[in-house]
Amino acid sequence: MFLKRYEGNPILEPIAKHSWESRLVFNAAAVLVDKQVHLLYRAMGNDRISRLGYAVSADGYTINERLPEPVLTPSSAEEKEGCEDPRVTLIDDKLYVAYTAFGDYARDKVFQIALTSISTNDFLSKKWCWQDKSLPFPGIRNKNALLFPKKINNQYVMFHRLDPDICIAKSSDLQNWQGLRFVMGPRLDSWDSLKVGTTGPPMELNEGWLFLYHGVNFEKTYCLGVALLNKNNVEEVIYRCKEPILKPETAYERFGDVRNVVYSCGFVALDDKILVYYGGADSVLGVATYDLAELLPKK
Ligand code: BMA
Repeated sequence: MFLKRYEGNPILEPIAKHSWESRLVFNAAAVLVDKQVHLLYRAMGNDRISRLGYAVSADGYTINERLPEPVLTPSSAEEKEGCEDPRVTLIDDKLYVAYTAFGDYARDKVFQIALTSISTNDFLSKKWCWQDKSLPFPGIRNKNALLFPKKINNQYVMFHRLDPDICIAKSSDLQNWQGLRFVMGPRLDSWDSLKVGTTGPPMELNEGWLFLYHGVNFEKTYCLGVALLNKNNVEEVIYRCKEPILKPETAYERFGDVRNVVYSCGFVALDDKILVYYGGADSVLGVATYDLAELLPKK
């Protein structure tokens, strides 16, 4: 069972005359608001600092608009070397963005989770007023954070990656995070044997939460997989695929800034399909699809 690549891939590539995105354009968050797919993508220019760009698509494949300037840029010492790999979650009337803040790595050896938010109105009118920037686990090396799209048992739920595992944390105010626990780890002799991490926010279905994740093996090949989480107890993985649902095969996934990488920060459901946005070889952005019914395990 494999995702089907869009034949028009890549859908986003670097733009040479924009210095901030002249070299690499990849790992994009995706969120469906107002019947449009909004993408917040990671971009790099010659300074190799990651900034986030914005593009929007009505059908999920064709880009209708792409902004010439970045919409989220480093603003503190903790993200001096970049804002990477955003995951966006819509909760009520706000969009929450979790990303990796890359600090002064040579000095502090720290990359960590950062959280911010923006009102849906500001987002849709392209007023980039990011609010409440915070560091949920200050000074702890951590990546791949995402928020679930609703509170569970009255608490916000975050998945994140404490190398090599996907872990959970919970909060009542989005400031203080507790209940850190292991959720899912690497499997021996498998495509996800070295480490695992999130993609975009899980999607609630009758059967449970659909959770797409990435796995890395000892050859450092990044693939995507699918799991299903218990609806009321998201720490419980009730299904996990044996084989990856997408692995690097095309030239734009095999060759680039980092070889053999398919890496996703978001997916959306459009009509009866899941559209998975993913970076190819840390260089371009593609999209691949699957029928929702096919992604789930057969009973
Ligand atoms: C991860 C992140 C991603 C990247 C991946 C593969 O650690 O840095 O942004 O796509 O490695 O290089």
